[in-house]
Amino acid sequence: MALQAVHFYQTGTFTAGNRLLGETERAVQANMRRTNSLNSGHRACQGCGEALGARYAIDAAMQASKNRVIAVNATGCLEVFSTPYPETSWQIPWIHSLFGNAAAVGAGVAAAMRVRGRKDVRVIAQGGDGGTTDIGFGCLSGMFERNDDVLYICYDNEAYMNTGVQRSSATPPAARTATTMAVGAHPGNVFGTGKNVPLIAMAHNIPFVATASVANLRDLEDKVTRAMAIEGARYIHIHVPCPLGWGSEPKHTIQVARMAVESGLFPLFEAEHGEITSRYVLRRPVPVTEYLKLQRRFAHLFGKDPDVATIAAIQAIADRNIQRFGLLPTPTQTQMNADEAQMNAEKAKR
Ligand SMILES: Cc1ncc(C[n+]2csc(CCOP(=O)(O)OP(=O)(O)O)c2C)c(N)n1
Ligand code: SF4
Repeated sequence: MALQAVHFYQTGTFTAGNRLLGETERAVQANMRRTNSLNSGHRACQGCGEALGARYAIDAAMQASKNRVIAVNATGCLEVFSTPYPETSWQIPWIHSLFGNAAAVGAGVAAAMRVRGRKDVRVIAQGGDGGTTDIGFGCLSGMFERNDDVLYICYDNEAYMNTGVQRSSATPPAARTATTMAVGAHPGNVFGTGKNVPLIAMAHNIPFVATASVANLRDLEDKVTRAMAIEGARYIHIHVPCPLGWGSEPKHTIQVARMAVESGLFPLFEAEHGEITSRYVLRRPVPVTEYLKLQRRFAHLFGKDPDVATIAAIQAIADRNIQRFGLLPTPTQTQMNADEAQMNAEKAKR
């Protein structure tokens, strides 16, 4: 299937869809034969980005593997809201590991499948950012280093949500959490050195690393589909807003995710064997305030006396990402965009 960019056919809205695409090119979720691997009836909050991301990721993985997926789930919101014993929303073989060892359990399942000669069965390990970037980090690095045949998916909602919004090593600077209160001279989370797990995964030279976002579900499905076709250790890091922890409106989940991407704070890219092979180019980067203002975890930066220095420091992080990952269009791309806009304007006049 040829890759086709998502069309924003309603300018000024955040709606994107399939109706401009042919039947065979539509998203997995638009297909009546989707497996609904994470079925309805679970207990995620309204507007939960993690539920949305997992639903799209696992259905795409199922389609890519002819429904031969075993998933291992670290402790966290995704596990808790989907599987309150003795019920489950999962329609696939699914194992709950410990909080910190999903990657190791996934590696074990993959080894068992290899011994049984079941090449057709594909293994996914998944968890939140706490389970991935903090407590599960050693197991994950081991899985990468051994090149175990596992796709690891991190659903990054930037804190330990399941236990009441505690800071993780993926929590952004200045964000208010239960453990980084909005008080004192520097309210919210510290401006640390950061821990970029996609880049750390790339440093292991594994076959495939990608970042994705619920802002662009077609791109997310595509990355999962490609990862499923590759053997060895693979890593996808998905940005998933959490209305409860971020203090955003459930109806704004996609908009919040999109502002993270469009500001450069969450760059979308892909890498093979340690080299970046593609990135999502920003047509016109939006200021980080468009992202921050939608979330109460950053409310202390605004109000009567905005904290311009902190906002500028966050803008500098976005600007650095834009430089570092090459997110601005090249002159050729800019010309192509201008040509496309002119063509559309001419079409509209006819
Ligand atoms: C060894 C261990 N320590 C602490 C916990 C308690 N615990 C369960 S889930 C969780 C937070 C999960 O956070 P994250 O991985 O970011 O996933 P999220 O809930 O945000 O999706 C914690 C601290 C645990 N289950 N096991
Ligand atoms: S707390 Fe956040 S991640 Fe957990 S179910 Fe609610 S919205 Fe989803």
